[in-house]
Amino acid sequence: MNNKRYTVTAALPYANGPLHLGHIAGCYLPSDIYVRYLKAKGADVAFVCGSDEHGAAITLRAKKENTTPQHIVDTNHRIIQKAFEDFGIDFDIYHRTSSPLHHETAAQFFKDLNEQGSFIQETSEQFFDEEHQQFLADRYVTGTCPKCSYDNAYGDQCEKCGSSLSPTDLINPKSTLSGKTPVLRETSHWYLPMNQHEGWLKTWIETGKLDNKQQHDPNDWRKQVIGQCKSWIDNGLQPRSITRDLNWGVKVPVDGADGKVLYVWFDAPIGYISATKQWAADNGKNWEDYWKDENTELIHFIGKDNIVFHCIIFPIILKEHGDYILPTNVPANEFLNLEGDKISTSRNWAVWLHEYLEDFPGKQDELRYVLTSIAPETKDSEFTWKDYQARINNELVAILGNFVNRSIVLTHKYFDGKIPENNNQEINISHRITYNQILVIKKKLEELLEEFKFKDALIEAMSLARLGNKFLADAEPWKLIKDDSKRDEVKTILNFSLQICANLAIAIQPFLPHTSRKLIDLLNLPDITWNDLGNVNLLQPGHQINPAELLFPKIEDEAIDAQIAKLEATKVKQSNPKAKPMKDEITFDDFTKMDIRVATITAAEKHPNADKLLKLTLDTGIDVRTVVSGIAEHYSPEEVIGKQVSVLVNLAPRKIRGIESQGMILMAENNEGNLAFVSPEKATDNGGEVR
Ligand code: B3M
Ligand code: ZN
Repeated sequence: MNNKRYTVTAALPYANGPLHLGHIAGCYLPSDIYVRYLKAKGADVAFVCGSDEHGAAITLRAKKENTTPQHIVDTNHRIIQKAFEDFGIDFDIYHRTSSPLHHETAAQFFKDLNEQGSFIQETSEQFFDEEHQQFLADRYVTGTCPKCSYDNAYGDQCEKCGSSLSPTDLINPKSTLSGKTPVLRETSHWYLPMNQHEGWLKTWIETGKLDNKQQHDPNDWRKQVIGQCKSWIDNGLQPRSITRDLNWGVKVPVDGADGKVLYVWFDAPIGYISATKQWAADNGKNWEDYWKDENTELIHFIGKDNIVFHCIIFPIILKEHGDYILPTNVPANEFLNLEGDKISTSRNWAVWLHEYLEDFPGKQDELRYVLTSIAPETKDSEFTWKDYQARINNELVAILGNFVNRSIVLTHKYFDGKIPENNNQEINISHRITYNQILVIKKKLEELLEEFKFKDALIEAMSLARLGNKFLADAEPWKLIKDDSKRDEVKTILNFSLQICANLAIAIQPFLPHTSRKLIDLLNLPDITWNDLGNVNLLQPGHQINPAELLFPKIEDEAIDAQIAKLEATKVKQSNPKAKPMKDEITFDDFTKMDIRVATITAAEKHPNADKLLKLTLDTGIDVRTVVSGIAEHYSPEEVIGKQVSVLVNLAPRKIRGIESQGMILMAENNEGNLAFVSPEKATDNGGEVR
């Protein structure tokens, strides 16, 4: 691996708020571990990230706070960058997409593709807010997700089921500017005809082959990443609009495109390239080595909600450009939950990284340890403060810290802090087994790190501490020392323990860099590299080590109780803690606009193009109409015929997967996400008003 070159990217965090533990566990900590390992092995790596500063969410926040998008991104860019630095995520560059270099790079990229005919231009109907006289980009439209009925889905993505959507898919769309139902108006945009790329994409995702060359091994990719890409491709890729009617973002570099900017998910991944350009310029490197050389491995670290953008959209435009490499792996993590609930910035249900660093100064590695131990690598996982405390006290303090401390304290106590001789003649079988186990651990550790299995890799690194702890406990030098004739054996035991400590300093470095540094200082170790791992003669007899210092203080109950209380305080006291918080207040007038009637379902069938939808025929007392409803996972067509239901009849008709739906059936959702009809408690005339 030593002479290989890597470009490692971590998803650009939106600059519309601070970082929380979910962000760190999602992609920043795993990418940092991987890069630290690569660099320890001597590889040539560009580790790039930066603030994602465009997109509707930032302009929405600016409107809400009565400020400018630039002010929002400047403020959050600084907070995010400092939090990464303080926590020790060691990017080679942390750039930003509002920079002129990025605008130039993204605009040129678009221009190159547009001039070679990679896009199609289409005039389509787009939601328009009449009150604000503005077209609505995806995030400016919210509504009910047609796939899972989540009622606060965005126009581009449903945060609940992860589905990627277009605004016109939403049921009961609302403008986030005026709160009113938007109208559809014609506008022309550039589209990426993703459907034209299905063939090579399917081959690349399923076989790792690109232009008939084996570019990577698909078995090295995580199953959930392959799965999500395959379902996307098998569902049929649609042309995707890559420009927006917005005035904040990278201007579309074509005449006649005033008021239009690049879709944020077109420009943001190009942010990796502009960041690399800046870093290369600052460091006398050639950026093209990191993006256009077949010998470079491109690895994208992301969360699962970014898979389609990094495995389908971005590879399409890279390949279309013709001279870029494609990612050889995209190790996407699942989501981290917090104390039994999803992390939610809007509900402030989060542990903010900058607040953690204030409340637990100097405890970066403790958090790195816990978040790696519970990493959501293949399924969602859970952070709790009690688990945080237990893992630190029972593992870091009791095993790693204890082993190192005893080895150093005893060496000072018996041998004035000098490395004792390793009197080979006393090496007994347990030393020999222990030594061989170190080599086994090294091999396993490297395999796991190279397979992006950081949770298991950390366990492997910690097994070295467990090995040392056991070796010392079994050898009991504190007893042997009482017998002068055993003095030489005590020297051998402590020498060996300290050699294991030196190996630990190397093995934990990718995971716990601050602790590794402390341990190297305690041992007064000369420069060591990853290749020294497995060498049990790193410390020469007579070498002076420094006085012992605790690597990890215990985490006390009070500190944990304070954090739990802080979280609980953000919770509105609800009889059903899982119930979604109430939406913004509305007026009685707002309510009277809705016309809800009792209706009977007279016919029902599965939706021909969507598994989660039923096509229903309703007698509403005022007419007979078709409504498409996301209840196919909760009811069979036969079950619902004859049921009386409540229907919002004056909802603007909408095409849902090709079928026009005239209204919406009201459903009640329980904590587990199961749906039930909201029906009159006794038979009522069809057309009866609900009020
Ligand atoms: N800004 C982060 C997110 O979706 C998004 C990633 C961009 S990576 C090019 O949360
Ligand atoms: Zn959904």
